[in-house]
Amino acid sequence: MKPKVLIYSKIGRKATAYIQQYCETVSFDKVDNSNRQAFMKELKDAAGLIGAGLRVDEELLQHAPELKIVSNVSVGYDNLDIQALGKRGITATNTPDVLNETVADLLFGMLLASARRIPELDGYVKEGKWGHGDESEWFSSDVHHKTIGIIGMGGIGTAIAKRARFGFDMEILYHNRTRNEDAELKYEAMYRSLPDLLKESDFVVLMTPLTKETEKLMGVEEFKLMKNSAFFINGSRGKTVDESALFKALQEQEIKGAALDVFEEEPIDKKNPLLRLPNVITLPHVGSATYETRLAMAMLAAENVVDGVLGKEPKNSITVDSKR
Ligand code: 8YV
Repeated sequence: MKPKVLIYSKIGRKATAYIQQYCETVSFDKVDNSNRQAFMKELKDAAGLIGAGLRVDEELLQHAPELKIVSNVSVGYDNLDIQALGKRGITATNTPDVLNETVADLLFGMLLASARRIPELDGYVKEGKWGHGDESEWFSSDVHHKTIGIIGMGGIGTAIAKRARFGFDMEILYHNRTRNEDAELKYEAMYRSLPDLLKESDFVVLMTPLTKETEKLMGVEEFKLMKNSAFFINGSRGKTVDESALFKALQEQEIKGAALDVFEEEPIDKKNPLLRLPNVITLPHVGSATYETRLAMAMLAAENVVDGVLGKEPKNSITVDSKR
């Protein structure tokens, strides 16, 4: 009998077909209160679990006695309790690298969109305001030759640095758990302490994974350190930011603007006060969401889950001290 893989979010036909060459599959488009019971029933004899975003912790694992592998279709794995998985000898995998360039493209787009006020000015034209009022109302901020500060210089951070250096002649500062010599050599990135990076940067880009250490990394004090003319771009996880502190910093113009792809609560509540600010650009967590990259992520995650259930070492195993 083939081992069973439980698919808990949409991974596409190609990735599903790949898994089906080796395994039985049961698929759920998403798991919520309406189908949680049915999902838990299927989990009982599943050897592999694949999808994006499900909280996998001790409580869930108690219902998964046969589980050998949890394959995340994402690079971030803050949804997984790695200690709990490790204790049970269950492998966890993610999808690093294949999304770096795509996420960097979007983050740079967000940076340009805030600095040059692209969505706001698009609205201006469409509302028929062009030709009325003073042209200086449209003025925005330069990007080229400015200083970008990247917090979290992993694969995505490095891809952002490449764009900043070669596309926009920017000065690059970074803050990371460990030094990134590659980025220092190739893109002339300079290491800074977090406070120094915040003080010196015109654009602060947050790309760090969510861990206990990075939870609410950006709070009242941190936003105060930023220049009044600076922009904040978040492509990591919403919980790395104290959202009420960000709201205050934007409202009181301690910083000039922000572009956010991630939020404390997703989907964001439409009453969230951040949505009322004109100097905020919001996106629905789409950093990696292109046809090409989501396919590459799904295929990599499918290979990982198949390797895991067949007892081979998957390509992207996560260990407790994996560098992210
Ligand atoms: C999506 C991401 O969250 O890879 C990550 O960590 O944030 C994104 O790619 C993920 O793929 C869920 O759809």
